[in-house]
Amino acid sequence: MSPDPQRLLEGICRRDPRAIARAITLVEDCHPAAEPLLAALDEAPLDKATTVGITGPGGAGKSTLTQQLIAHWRGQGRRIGVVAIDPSSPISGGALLGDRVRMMHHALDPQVVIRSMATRGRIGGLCAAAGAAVRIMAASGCDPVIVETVGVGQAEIDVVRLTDLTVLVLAPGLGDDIQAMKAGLVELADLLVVNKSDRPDAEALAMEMEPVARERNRRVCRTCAADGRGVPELARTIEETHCAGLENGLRERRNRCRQAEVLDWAIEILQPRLREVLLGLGEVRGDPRANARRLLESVGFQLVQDPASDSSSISKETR
Ligand SMILES: Nc1nc2c(ncn2[C@@H]2O[C@H](COP(=O)(O)OP(=O)(O)O)[C@@H](O)[C@H]2O)c(=O)[nH]1
Ligand SMILES: [Mg+2]
Repeated sequence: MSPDPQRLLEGICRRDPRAIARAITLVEDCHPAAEPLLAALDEAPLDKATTVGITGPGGAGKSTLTQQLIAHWRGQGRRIGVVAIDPSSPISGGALLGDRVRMMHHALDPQVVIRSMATRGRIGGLCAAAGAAVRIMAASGCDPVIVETVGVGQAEIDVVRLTDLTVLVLAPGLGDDIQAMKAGLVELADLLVVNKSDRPDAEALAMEMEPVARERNRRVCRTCAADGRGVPELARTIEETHCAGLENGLRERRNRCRQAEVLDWAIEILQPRLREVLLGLGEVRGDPRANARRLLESVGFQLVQDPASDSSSISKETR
């Protein structure tokens, strides 16, 4: 039986965990009922929920820190949502299990909504589903909603872009990996965290990050997720950075992210249809780009050739 979107929405607003889980699954599965549900969600006032992306290399302490932030915000009586992005690789099953165990003592708390999502190599689809999960959690009264990534690949970067604010977690002793990633990631981050401040080499890393952060008008927080030191300060800095962001173009950025989400969905919706038509064509010969144009035209796109740039633009969808 097809689920009734209106009833699901009521369940979400009533904070019914089963309705929340069901709704997210519908979106992940691209179920037809997901569309009216998401449209109805758009009517709900969601802008008040702060959404926080937590990213950084594996082992930096993101999950431990997320758990500490949950505990901190729960202490203030807030309801928290967590979307944990897991890699779909079977090799990382251990890490995923570890995260589940770490979040376990919040698992029985009805005011903490946790959902894991696999990347499955589908960046667009993942972003679309993660963005929807964030909105569903926000509609169920979660504020903040945290999106935690497993590592720092492109999928994760795209996902944290969905959030209002991105926290980059680094830690000493992670080797050359983070050296290589740091530059690009710092650009993306609104806030830097040097975790494992109990380690003697943490301060050197923090000092190294300070000028980089200052140059971009970013702050560096020092935390020890293992015992919670620095967590209240981090939570406060997250809230302050969010407030500053609201005055500083956050709404425009949000809108750009919504546009990116629309594009992700368009691709997600189009891909199976295109694949189906393509398979029907049998053997493909000649220029792949020309074939791609023919494929798009065969499903109803009218492509206009732009002679100046030799690029195709879609003028109108006729179907
Ligand atoms: N010494 C120390 N270890 C930490 C700290 N935070 C996390 N860890 C440990 O670092 C490892 C990786 O932590 P985890 O939260 O799974 O990192 P993630 O991969 O970024 O999610 C675990 O063994 C944690 O117990 C910290 O502040 N100090
Ligand atoms: Mg983790």
